[in-house]
Amino acid sequence: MRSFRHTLAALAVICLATPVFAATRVEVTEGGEGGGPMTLTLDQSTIKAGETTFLVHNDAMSEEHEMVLVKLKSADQKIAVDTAKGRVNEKKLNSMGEVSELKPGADGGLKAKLVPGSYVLLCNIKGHFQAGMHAMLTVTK
Ligand SMILES: [Cu+2]
Repeated sequence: MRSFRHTLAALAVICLATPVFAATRVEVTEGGEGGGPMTLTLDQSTIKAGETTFLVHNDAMSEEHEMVLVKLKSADQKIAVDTAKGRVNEKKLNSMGEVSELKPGADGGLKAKLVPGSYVLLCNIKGHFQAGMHAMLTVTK
């Protein structure tokens, strides 16, 4: 009986130590003010497939930013910018959701179930994609 309890205790410890169903967490930092260079960076550029939580922080002083998650057909898919509008046409892309209009200093989150492939995260506020706000994410098996 005593060894049985020990076995149960040991199993409980193993279960707590290996959260099999825990979502992957990707931290996204956005920055840049109007008229200047802008950035969208990820704390990791390759992750495993599955439930993923994106935690997005707008580090800008005065500028609103957003984050759109797009699944690409291939790693080298070109993303066309409508230069008159200063934005990419999201309707032509496979958008998987977004964190819209984050105020300066604000945080937002997005959950998505990702399959292996190539993704891009971008800010589609006018002029921001062209100012540098995009980052690739590779999802592996
Ligand atoms: Cu932006």
